[in-house]
Amino acid sequence: MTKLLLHDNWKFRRTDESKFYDATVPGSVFQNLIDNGLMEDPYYRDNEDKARELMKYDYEYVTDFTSDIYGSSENFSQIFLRFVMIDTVADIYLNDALLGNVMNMHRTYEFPVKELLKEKNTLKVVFHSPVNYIKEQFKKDPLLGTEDCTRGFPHLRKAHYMFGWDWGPRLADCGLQRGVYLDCVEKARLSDVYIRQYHSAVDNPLNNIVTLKLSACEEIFTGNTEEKSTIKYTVTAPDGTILVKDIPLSESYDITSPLLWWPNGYGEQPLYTVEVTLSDDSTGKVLDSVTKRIGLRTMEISTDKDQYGSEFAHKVNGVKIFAMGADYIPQDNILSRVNKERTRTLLKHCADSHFNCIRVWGGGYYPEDDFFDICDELGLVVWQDLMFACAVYRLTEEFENNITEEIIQNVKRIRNHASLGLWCGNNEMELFVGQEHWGAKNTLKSDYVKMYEYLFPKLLKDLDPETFYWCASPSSGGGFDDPNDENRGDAHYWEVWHGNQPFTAYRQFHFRYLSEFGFQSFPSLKTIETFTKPKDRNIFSYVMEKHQRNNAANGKIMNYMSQTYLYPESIGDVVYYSQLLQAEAIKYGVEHFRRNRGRCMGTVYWQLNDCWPVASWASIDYYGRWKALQYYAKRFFAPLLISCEERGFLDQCVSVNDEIDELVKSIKLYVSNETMEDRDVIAIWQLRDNTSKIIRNESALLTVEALKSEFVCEKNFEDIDIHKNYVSYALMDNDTEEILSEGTVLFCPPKHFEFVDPELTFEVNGDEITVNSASYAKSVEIMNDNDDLLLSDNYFDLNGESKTVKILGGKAENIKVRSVYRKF
Ligand code: BMA
Repeated sequence: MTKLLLHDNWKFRRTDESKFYDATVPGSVFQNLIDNGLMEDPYYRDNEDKARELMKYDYEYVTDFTSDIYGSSENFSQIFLRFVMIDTVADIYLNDALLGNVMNMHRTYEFPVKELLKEKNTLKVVFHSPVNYIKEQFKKDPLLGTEDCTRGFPHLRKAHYMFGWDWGPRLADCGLQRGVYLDCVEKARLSDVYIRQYHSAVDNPLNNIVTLKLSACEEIFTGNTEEKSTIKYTVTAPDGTILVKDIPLSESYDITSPLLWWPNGYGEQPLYTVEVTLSDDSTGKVLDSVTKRIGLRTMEISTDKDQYGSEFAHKVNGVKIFAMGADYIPQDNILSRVNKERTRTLLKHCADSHFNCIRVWGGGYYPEDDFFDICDELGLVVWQDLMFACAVYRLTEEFENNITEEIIQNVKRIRNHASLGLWCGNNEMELFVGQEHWGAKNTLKSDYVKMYEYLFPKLLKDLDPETFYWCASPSSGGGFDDPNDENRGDAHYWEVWHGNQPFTAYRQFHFRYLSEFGFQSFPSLKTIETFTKPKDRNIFSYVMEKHQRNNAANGKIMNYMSQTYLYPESIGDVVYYSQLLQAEAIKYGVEHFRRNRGRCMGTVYWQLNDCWPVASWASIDYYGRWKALQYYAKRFFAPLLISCEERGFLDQCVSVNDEIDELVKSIKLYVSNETMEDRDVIAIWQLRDNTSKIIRNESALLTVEALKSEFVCEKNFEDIDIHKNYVSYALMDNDTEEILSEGTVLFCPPKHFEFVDPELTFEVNGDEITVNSASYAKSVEIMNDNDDLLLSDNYFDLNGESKTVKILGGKAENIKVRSVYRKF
């Protein structure tokens, strides 16, 4: 098959204007308007509002191409015009003939055009305003959903976040987002390849044999029944050795001594290549070929019953892993700004921070193949939502046909990936539809059940029987049966943050798998500067509030800040403290749940990234800057973790004026081992005063079993002064004496601790920075003027000593260090 890109010579215009401008394809209307100076960057200040007006118009895209780009059509049995992610409400014309009206950006559309092609051709695509479309549909049928999104959004199969979310702007861009091709077919083509693998003994690698069984779809376009073709395949090992060449599709193939694919942290990610070819029997010519990379693994979700209820755990190659990751949202509102390198950088940050999992949330779009390729390479297990979120949908026949085709296409595209961990029906709809939110009653409620508990599981059983299907997130298994149950399924826990509960509130729960919990913060000042003028740089300003999409959020941040830190003196302080709050909140959660490994088997925090510069729950901001949380994540997701459950002011008091008979001041230490080996380690802890002088120093040698969490010890400190004493703790490898994990805890909020000036200094040596402290320094931040440093560690505590970190990105120029200590 010959594939020809139709990406040249495009022009576009607003349909109510006559002038055409140059257009980039693939690309979007917003990007093309910006490139032609017709629109300002919509992320700057409140430009979003002006950009929104521009999306109330229709846009026409036109290109001309000649027959010499595809040769003579006689050479081909059929020619398809193919659109990948055509976004969204569009009419397509070739040489003035209407090919179709499309309206689902999640689908790929193709049209047979052989008979229509001429020597000179004109391709025209008219995009209708998505905002006008949903407005009209809403008038006819007022389907509701989250209020952060423009009314009517459930009517259109367009990534919902594009119409706004509680972290995203209302910028419903459109266009030829991913590509336009001519697929010229000679006689026949391969339309689908599905590779299944069967392990004879996955838990016994020496005896394991993996049998590959392939199926492929051949579409024949020649009327001549005499002409025959054959499908064969070749398997190549990860090191490039060809294991078997050109065997018939119907034959299975046994891989002996298979190299297994593991999630990040549990082993390697070897990838085998399977190339499938379709050839003409009479000439031997290869007519079409498809190449897939696969990882050899079994991938399940265990929902076995136990003493608490039913567990929920990824089981890879027979091993139950503790999922550590975050929720992924689309990386941009202007999709042409997303590319493979940007996605790789983001996902690499995840793997470098010990993530083994990532949840693709249902309000975006099904990620490109690149995304899954990178997850395969990095060992990130993908929890893949189907693209339905926080809304009600009406299951008309037309809607059903549309989403069925959408799911078939995407499942077929994604199902061979090693990283695919599970399919999930939707985001938060069982929970809210069950509570009859968004007017979800009667038919709408029963349409919910039909879609997620009948239609989709049936489709998936047929298309991808190997991958676990879960009807919603959160869910306890469906039927509106207490979807957020603590003891079954996955849960979303938002009482810390939305419910204003203290960070210690996580400790009251033992969720089986937490797929969402989060806390907001402001992005770096450098990121704020990209969308503000100096006069805007106050978090309550008009522009800053335009870049804060959760109404109550600034109040919440300031409320938690008032409980924890001294009053901020500058916007820089607000950013720093807000990031520390966010990092501490999630740390409280993750460490508690890792201590309860077995009962809990996953912490996926909300959210990894941003789609524009904004205050949000993200741990990495729009420009790729790590907030404090990302550094914390690297530490609290460490394969070997020492964590400290302290008791003090935070879990027993609300105010300094509370009358408390006896404040419990204690620590409990735990070690969590998320590796596949038993480890001999030394847990060390010290009680110190505010100068960091050691008052008590103890340690314990222990063996922590593989994939287990161990309780180490409990200590009570009746006589300490909570404003002057703190505890430091560390975990050391018994053989190498390497410090594997460490931290400190206070027994009062940092604002009430009597810090002594740590007199922070630093030196830069090649690609290393050493920070020195004279006394206890909490939450040490190292930053340069551009805030473009990526360090091996940051936002750490120092006990009057030095620490050296590696520079992984950015320049070590104009560096500043600070801690929460404040000089008066
Ligand atoms: C969750 C998500 C998102 C939302 C987030 C923060 O429940 O599913 O819809 O952005 O909370 O409120």
